[in-house]
Amino acid sequence: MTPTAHPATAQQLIDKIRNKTAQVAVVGLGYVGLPFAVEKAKVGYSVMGIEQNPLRAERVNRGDNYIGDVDDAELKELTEKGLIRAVTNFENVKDCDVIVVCVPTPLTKNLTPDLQYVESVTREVARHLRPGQLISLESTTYPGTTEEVMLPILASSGLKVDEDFFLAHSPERVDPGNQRYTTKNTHKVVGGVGPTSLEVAKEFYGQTILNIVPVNSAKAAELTKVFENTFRAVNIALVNELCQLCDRLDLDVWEVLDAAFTKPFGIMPFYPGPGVGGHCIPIDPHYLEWKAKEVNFNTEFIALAGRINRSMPEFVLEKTQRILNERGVALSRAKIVQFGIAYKADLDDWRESPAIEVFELLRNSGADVTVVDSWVPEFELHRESFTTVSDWEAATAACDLAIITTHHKNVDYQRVLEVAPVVFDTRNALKGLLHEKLIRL
Ligand code: SAJ
Repeated sequence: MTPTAHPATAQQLIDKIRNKTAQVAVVGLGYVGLPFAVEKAKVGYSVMGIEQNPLRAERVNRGDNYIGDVDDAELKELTEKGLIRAVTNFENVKDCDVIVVCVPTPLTKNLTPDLQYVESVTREVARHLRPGQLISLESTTYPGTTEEVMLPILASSGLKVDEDFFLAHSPERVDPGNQRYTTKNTHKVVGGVGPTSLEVAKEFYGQTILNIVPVNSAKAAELTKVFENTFRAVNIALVNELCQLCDRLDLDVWEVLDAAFTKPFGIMPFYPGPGVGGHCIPIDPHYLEWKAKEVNFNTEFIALAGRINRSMPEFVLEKTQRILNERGVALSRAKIVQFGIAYKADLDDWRESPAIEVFELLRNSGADVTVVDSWVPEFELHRESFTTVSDWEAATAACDLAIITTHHKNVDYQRVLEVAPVVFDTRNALKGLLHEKLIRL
């Protein structure tokens, strides 16, 4: 099939993408940006990371990896070959043909979108914008951000979108710590602000990602991703609600769920826990909730799921108090050893971690809490720094209760059960075991 002729500016960019002479900028070298930069450099693109944190930029330039999903040796080699370099400003962004934006999209305190990073990056890019550039936003956000927030800023340069420059949204789909699905083999949704932008973006992403899923607009691409995370938040909330009901019915929610998930069709596994952490699931659905209000629509499931998931730390506190009471120990004077502070197993990220909320609730109730987490040597709570311990046997033997809030694989939970007077397992780390000292969420 003869390739469709594109306007000259687009064709020149497509040719550069195809022969890998296109210069790529990745703005934000975090858990999304750095793996992406490595994938592009590995196939021969010259990649410039623009990272506001000078310590991170310096580490990248030394080939010193700080992202679990990136291979240390690969980064070192690509840095030494000069295929990846990091800067902290936008001075040379005009030399780049493709600019991929992977900056955080957090929430404000009242659960509304905080686009300050997207906006400030877009203003910097607009200052240096020239014909022949593709800008692609990967950050998870509400439908309309690319067209309604980024485009006006970029258009203020006087250049025309889909003619002079090209604009797309291609949401990141990174599952931190997932060894099976990586940047390269995870289907990538791509939506353009205009048909030519879509074509250019498809060419770019198609060079390193096996499966591209084009959609008809940037908005559709944005909504696709927010739906994916809403799907998870709602299903996690469903099993968290079931967990609280099973507690009242004196039924084992883990047994019920394991039985339900034997159904070979029409269901998929989700499990209760002490709450929902990370920078995606507790946050992204509220971007959609906020946007829906603009068209006078209430996304009931998102609001309900948020309430239920956010209620889990309190439920864990209340059940901890019950367990201690049954043993004649007041929570206010209890010695507790808490296993796991990261937001999910086998990674070092403690942002938005529900385990930290549980830690705070226990401490505020007067308990003396020792945290065990070899993935997280220290963490912060309200700007106070706390260190975790790794040698936990003595403290566990002397405590009133051990609680498991993140089930890292590198802990011998059988040993915890032997040593502790009672174990409250909120992650089913001791799956399938029945013991009078073992209580599950
Ligand atoms: N959690 C539960 N029960 C579950 C699943 C998760 O309590 O059944 C908790 C986890 O412990 C964690 C939180 O929810 O605290 C989020 O876990 P997660 O694995 O769903 O979320 P992330 O932020 O690590 O990664 C997710 C991706 N996860 C998967 O698809 C498995 C995906 O939704 C996104 O690509 C990614 O967020 C993102 O960056 O948006």
